[in-house]
Amino acid sequence: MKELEFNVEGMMCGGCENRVKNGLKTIDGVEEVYASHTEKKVKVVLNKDVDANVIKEKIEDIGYEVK
Ligand SMILES: [Cu+2]
Repeated sequence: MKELEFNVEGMMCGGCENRVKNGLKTIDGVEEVYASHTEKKVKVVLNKDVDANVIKEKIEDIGYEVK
C-alpha cells in the first residue's frame, strides 16, 4: 500500500469532499480517499502504482486547486 497526500484549495464543505472522493475513486488503483476541507488536504491510498500527476489532474478536473 502506498499513500499520497495533497494540499487542496477550494473545498468548502462535506459536499466538496464527496465530489473529490467519488472522482478519485474512479481511478484504477485508488483504494481509499480521505478528504478534509478544514485541513485542505486529500489523502489517497493506492493498491498499485499510480502517478501522483494523474491524481493531481483529476482533482483539478473536478474543480479544485492542488498546491
Ligand atoms: Cu462544498
